[in-house]
Amino acid sequence: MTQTHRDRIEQVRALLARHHQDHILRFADRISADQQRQLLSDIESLDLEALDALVEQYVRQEPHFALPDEILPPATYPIEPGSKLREKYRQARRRGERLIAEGKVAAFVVAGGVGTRLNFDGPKGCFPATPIKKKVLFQVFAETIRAAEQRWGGVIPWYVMTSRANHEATERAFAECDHFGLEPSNVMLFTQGMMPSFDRDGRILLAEKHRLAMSPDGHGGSLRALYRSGALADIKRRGVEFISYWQVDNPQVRLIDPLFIGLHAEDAAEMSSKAVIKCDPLEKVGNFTLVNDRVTVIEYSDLPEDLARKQDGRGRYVFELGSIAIHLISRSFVERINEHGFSLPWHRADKKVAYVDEHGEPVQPNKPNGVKLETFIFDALPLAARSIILTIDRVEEFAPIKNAEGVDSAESSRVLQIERFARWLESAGVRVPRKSDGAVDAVIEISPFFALDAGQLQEKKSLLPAAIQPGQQIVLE
Ligand code: UD2
Repeated sequence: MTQTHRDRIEQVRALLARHHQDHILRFADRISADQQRQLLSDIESLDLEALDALVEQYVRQEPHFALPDEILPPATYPIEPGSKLREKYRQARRRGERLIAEGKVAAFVVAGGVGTRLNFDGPKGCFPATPIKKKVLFQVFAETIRAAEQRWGGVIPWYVMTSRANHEATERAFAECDHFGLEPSNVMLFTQGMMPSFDRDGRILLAEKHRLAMSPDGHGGSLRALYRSGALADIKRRGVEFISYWQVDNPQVRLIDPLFIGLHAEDAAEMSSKAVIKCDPLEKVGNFTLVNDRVTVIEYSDLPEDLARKQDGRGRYVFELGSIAIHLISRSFVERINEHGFSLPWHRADKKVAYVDEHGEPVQPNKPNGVKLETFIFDALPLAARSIILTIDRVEEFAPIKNAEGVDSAESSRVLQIERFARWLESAGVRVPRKSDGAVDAVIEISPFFALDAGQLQEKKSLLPAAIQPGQQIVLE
């Protein structure tokens, strides 16, 4: 070890001691110079002052959610416009199409999560998702972007947020698949921030003798990562004004939606959301509410059951709108919040975190032993001066793949994808076989290049069969 290197470690040790974290240098004298460099670089990525406050507030004590005094239901644009809104929807759709054609819209997927629930080895975006062709999620999104460019004109740059855990693998996947047919200069991958994991006393855990246990800082970190990575500067350079945000786990997302873009622009909103009507008042999704006149998402675990079950005079649940993590975000909003001391509240999650103990032995805990901290994208909504919500049909736009089986699994997503394609075909007059319980009795896949929605499919009536046979597999591409 060189003198300067040793000095550096001793300096860092003194600094860490002031923050009660010097145990992370416990093995520093017994590891190689390369490993020391790695450890120092992990440590230098920490904002120790800020961590002290977070440890006090979120780790050493269980944070308590303060329920706002007044929680109201927010206004929403309905799935089908009534007579009063029909003209507004028409205009908004036209404006959205114009904005796409003028290159004012970018696509942005968050794909930094580690996806432990899916049991899939690799970036989640590489998970085979479609019913017949087994296209991976990234391919579905890339084809949708290309199809949208072909349909409305303009270039739609695509920003993909990864994390340290999957960045290289994601880059490799894009390179090996020729950027899924997109122009490489219009695709930008960048990583999000990381947060250390703590034990319950607030001490940072070591994943290895020379590495801190770190995990992605939550999808809320995407707003900062856009800024810090230079992606936002690229967005600005291209003259893009609106960023269409979605999660990598949802192959059904209508990721370029002229109506949503147009309504957001017409209403001069800063950050907007799509919502579904929850299938159960206690469904495990965030709830859209209005707090202090701002659209605010309250997690299902924080909304008291009596409020979740509260009904209006017509028997509708007052808080019926669930968040599906699809947003439209104005570039100027992301700039503004980053330039003015951006911060989002942190959320604590108690998780099993593998670590090395004080003897340097690796430990694989079988129950939660550590605390991870994350920020959530929807916590930025109350920072927006204006925010609209568009309610959408769940089957049309939400079929997430999160779990290895059961709810929100590859299988449930496949069923929903087929159901959506069946509905599109039926709307174009094609007879689709259904079983007695209503389930589609065929396997259907429609490529984004063939149709992006039911409307576009109807324009291709002459290419469609009159009927699909029971049990048939059909791909339209
Ligand atoms: C989220 C929402 C839930 C609902 C649901 C819809 C929260 C807390 N809950 O639940 O209300 O909208 O999605 O599908 O958000 N990700 C990153 N970096 C991170 C963490 C996550 O990129 O640091 C990405 C991840 O790759 C995935 C997405 O964010 O695409 C969702 O994350 P999640 O699986 O933690 O959220 P989930 O499913 O619990």
